[in-house]
Amino acid sequence: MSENSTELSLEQVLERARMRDPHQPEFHQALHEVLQWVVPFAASRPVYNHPALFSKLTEPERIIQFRVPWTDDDGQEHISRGYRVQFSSVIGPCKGGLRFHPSVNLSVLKFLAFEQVFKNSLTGLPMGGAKGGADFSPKGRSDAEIMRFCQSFMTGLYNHIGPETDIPAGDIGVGSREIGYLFGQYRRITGTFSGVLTGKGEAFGGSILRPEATGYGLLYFTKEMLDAAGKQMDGIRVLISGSGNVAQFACRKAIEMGAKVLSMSDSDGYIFKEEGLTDEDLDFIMELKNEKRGRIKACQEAFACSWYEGTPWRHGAKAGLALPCATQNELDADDARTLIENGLLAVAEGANMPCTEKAVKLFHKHQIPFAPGKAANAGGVSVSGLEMSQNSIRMSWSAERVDDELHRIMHDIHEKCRSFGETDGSINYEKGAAIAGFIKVADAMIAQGHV
Ligand code: NDP
Ligand code: 2IT
Repeated sequence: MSENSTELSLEQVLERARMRDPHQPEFHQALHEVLQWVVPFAASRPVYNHPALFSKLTEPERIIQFRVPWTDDDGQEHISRGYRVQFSSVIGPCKGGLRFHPSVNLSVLKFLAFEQVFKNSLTGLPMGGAKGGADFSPKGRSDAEIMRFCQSFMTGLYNHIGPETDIPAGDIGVGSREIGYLFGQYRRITGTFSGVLTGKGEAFGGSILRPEATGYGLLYFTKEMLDAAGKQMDGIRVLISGSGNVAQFACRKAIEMGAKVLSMSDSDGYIFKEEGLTDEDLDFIMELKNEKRGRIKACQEAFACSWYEGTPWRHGAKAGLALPCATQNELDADDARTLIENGLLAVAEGANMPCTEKAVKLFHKHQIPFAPGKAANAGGVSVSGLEMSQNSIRMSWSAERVDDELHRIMHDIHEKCRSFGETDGSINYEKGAAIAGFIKVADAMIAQGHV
């Protein structure tokens, strides 16, 4: 598409992105997922019907890439690659997580940052979108190695972030331990104590309920979806993937709401318990994952469950709800078919883009309510936004207040999805979330001129 083309077309917007960066499949996938709904909407409204608006929307404001030197416990020197993709600051300072995983590259981070722009817009809070991280694998690394890595990473990044410019947080491989080390190094280098990161410990400016927020918010949203479809949460059988931050608190809240959680997983395989995981089982899993940093397979020896290789989707279990909470593209078309054959009622993404495009197509075809991550997992960044507010006014809010706000935000996001995605009584959440997220960002872009 020429920069000055006057006709807005989905294929041209996507083709331009593919030509510019041919080796970024995850980014192209995320563009298609959002723009398939947004472009037809924009094309029918003169105010948004401008190819140049989409050129701006799909091009990050700034990308920082830096070398991260670190030394392991044996004295061996390593070089990792660190990044921050600052996609858009048009509705607020850049905001989004940091991921430490060997699969991290620019394509993955651009997809995540692009999604974050729409997600953050949907929250109603003044936050732009960003994502960062490193191709470093924390697996099997000692505490001391993780600390040295985090310190080196922050030394490379500190100059590009700040409480008014860009506020990172956690994501895969980055939890409260890593945020603590990153914050310590930022404070040391800059000599400032500020809200430059979210997900901090409560002792130094972290918001109560931030660890729980993504998983809890996912269940609040899921409850809204089931209500809207006239279905019950109580007694529903749930498949969850992952066993990290999002999966753990999704499981906790699902149990509290009366659901039966049949599975959790890690990258080696999954556990399955026909009677449903108990709070005690989950306590074991949380200690295993957060303190001992062990593998989910160890659950077999601790409580009555089975362990299998692969993901829970193809187990063939009767289940009404699928909550993928591990990583991108972990649930494909074959998985979707198996789930549909086994009584699937709804899918809500705890992870970012865990369902492939073909899987999502099948959900739409079978009229199964499907909530994309940008809506369903927005609770995490929402409470990050609340942490920023608390840091600005140097106050800490109660758990009750934060939980009330989280409930309200998830409800509002559900209503936005309904407003822009409802036809003939059923809600296309993917469409509603994309269009509602787009409008605020596009209006701000237009109002601020060609910058
Ligand atoms: P964690 O690092 O705490 O947990 C990640 C979980 O996913 C682990 O169980 C991990 O298993 C599994 N996993 C990671 N990569 C793969 C892979 N390639 N294949 C199979 N399993 C994998 O991360 P989070 O729980 O924080 O994040 C999970 C998802 O939720 C991500 O998509 C993230 O972007 C998204 N998210 C996170 C938010 C947050 O606040 N943390 C907010 C919104 C979305 P293993 O240990 O074996 O690697
Ligand atoms: O994907 C996400 O929304 C996150 N990893 C949380 C981002 C944040 O800034 O809290």
